[in-house]
Amino acid sequence: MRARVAIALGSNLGDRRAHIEYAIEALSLDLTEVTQSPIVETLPEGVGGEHGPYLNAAVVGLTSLSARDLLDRLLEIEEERGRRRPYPQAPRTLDLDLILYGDSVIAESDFTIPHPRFREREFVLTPLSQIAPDMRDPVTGRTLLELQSAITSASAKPS
Ligand code: PH2
Ligand code: MG
Ligand code: MG
Repeated sequence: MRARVAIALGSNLGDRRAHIEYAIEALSLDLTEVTQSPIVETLPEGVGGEHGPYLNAAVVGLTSLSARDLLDRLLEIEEERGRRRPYPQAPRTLDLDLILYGDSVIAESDFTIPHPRFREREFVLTPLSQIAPDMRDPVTGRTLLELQSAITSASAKPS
């Protein structure tokens, strides 16, 4: 059984592009039918002033790894790029977040799928909805394109 998965990538420390490109290359070994979004620069959202601008991207593909094994693999790739966690939400060389794992809904103490905050995050939904607009959030039943439209219209200023 293979699952369709969505992964968000982010970097705001060091050679940001090299970290993201390394991760996409590494993920291509664990996934088949990989699609990647463009890499875009974004302003830091919801974090302290010590955060510089991010590069963000997204990848979707099929995997035969379990959700837990894929998560372990993501942490391993982060470590390969020197990820340190001196305090929660610290600037990072590489952040790989598992957003969707097929239709699975998982709530464990250290592991929540779908990712608990992805529905509000433009830096996740914009690249993901470009490459997988019809992929569905199993919790709300909404497609990625619907979720993306909801946040961009919510932030649009009335004229
Ligand atoms: N990641 C965060 C918090 N804020 N902002 C942007 N623009 N991009 C990110 O990847 C990001 C963020 C926590 O993981
Ligand atoms: Mg993150
Ligand atoms: Mg993370």
